[in-house]
Amino acid sequence: MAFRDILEIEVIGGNGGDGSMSFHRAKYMAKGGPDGGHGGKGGTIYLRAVEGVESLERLLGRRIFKAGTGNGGEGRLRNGADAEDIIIDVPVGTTAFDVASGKVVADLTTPGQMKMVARGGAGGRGNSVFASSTRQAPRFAEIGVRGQRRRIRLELRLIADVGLVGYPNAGKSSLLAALSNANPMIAAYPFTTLSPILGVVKGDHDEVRFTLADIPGIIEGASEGKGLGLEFLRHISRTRVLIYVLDVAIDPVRELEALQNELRSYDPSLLENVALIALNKIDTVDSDVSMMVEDELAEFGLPVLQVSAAERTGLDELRRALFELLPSRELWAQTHGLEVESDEIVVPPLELELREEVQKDGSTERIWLVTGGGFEEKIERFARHLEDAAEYLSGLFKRQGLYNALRRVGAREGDTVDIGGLRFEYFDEE
Ligand SMILES: Nc1nc2c(ncn2[C@@H]2O[C@H](COP(=O)(O)OP(=O)(O)OP(=O)(O)O)[C@@H](O)[C@H]2O)c(=O)[nH]1
Ligand SMILES: [Mg+2]
Repeated sequence: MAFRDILEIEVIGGNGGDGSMSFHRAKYMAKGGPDGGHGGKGGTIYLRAVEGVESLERLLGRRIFKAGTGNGGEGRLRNGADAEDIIIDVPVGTTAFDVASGKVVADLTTPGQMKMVARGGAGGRGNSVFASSTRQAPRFAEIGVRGQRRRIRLELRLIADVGLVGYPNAGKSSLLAALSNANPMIAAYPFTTLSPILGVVKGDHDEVRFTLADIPGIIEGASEGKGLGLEFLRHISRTRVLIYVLDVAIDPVRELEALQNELRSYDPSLLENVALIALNKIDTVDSDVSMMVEDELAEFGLPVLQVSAAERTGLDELRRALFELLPSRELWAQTHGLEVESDEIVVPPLELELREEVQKDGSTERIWLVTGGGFEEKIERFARHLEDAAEYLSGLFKRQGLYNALRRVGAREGDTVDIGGLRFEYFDEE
């Protein structure tokens, strides 16, 4: 089974149901009051982190997730039902990005954590709410708000505390097997490991433990796609400690230089991680050779631990060194900030622009084009009964400060206000 760790999906929140425009009808009553109910909410789409789903494979069959529309309101003040939300289960460690903005939409690190990825639209209000002493029979109702629609890229990162990096065949999987509960495949040929594997390493006290990730081997040129490429580095991009695994018998200094070059070209911040060197396979050389190699590696300024995964030597020291080096998660997070999308609905700022239009009779009409401030969206919601709603809307906009804003920039009695094509006259009442 292929290990899917990156996937694009489309998420479409449901539209809100329309509010109803209705009037009460009863025997012997000529004219009843407005009794249109509200539309229901459109369905919202969430991601939920679950344990035990190792890859995004499961989602492969479905690329588009669309929530339902809220039901429309009806007469006799009956409100439409809300549509059901959709919950998409993804593995713990999934990060969701908005494809268009590149921002992080959701970063799911703990089981059960949920995050909205596409907002369902609010239902429209029925005409009953727009009744007032001066407007007893409102012939308009709101239509539902459109659901949010976007493409989302899901990336799975194994959430490991420590990551093993090294050339193929260096003994990474052997170290994972020797240090943890994991059972990776080990073989005497390169690229045995094809997808990342996690293991849990226990400390001397059972309650302290960390996770260790084994990833496929990296070779020179991996950043240009050689070998298995560098895709897998995503899985160690959040580890707090890196272990460079080097085969003592195969030019470790050159290998480490090459490894660091490849890591740097993938993500320079990887080199700022706490790291140590596991000089492996010391059983294959004389001890003076491994001492000499250790001296040569001093130039990298990293702790060097001599180990043999095969003979299980130096493993306790390695384990202890790892426990000592692990920085706290908080400290780590501070140095690896990601730009996260805010949950708030952002209203674009209000802009007022004056246009002068010459009329047929030679006079000029002053027109104020209004954009932003949330006014266009309001109008959209009455698209179906715009003429009937115009008076209500102009009153609403006045209360929301639009007229004051216009006055401040020099609007005069008799000017025209144009919001998304809806025009009305400006009255300066003060
Ligand atoms: N003599 C000796 N052999 C070792 C030692 N550690 C690993 N090996 C052998 O080296 C070979 C490669 O080991 P793996 O653990 O599969 O290496 P890897 O780094 O995971 O390799 P890839 O998954 O291909 O990147 C296997 O034949 C292991 O048995 C060691 O300490 N001493
Ligand atoms: Mg391996």
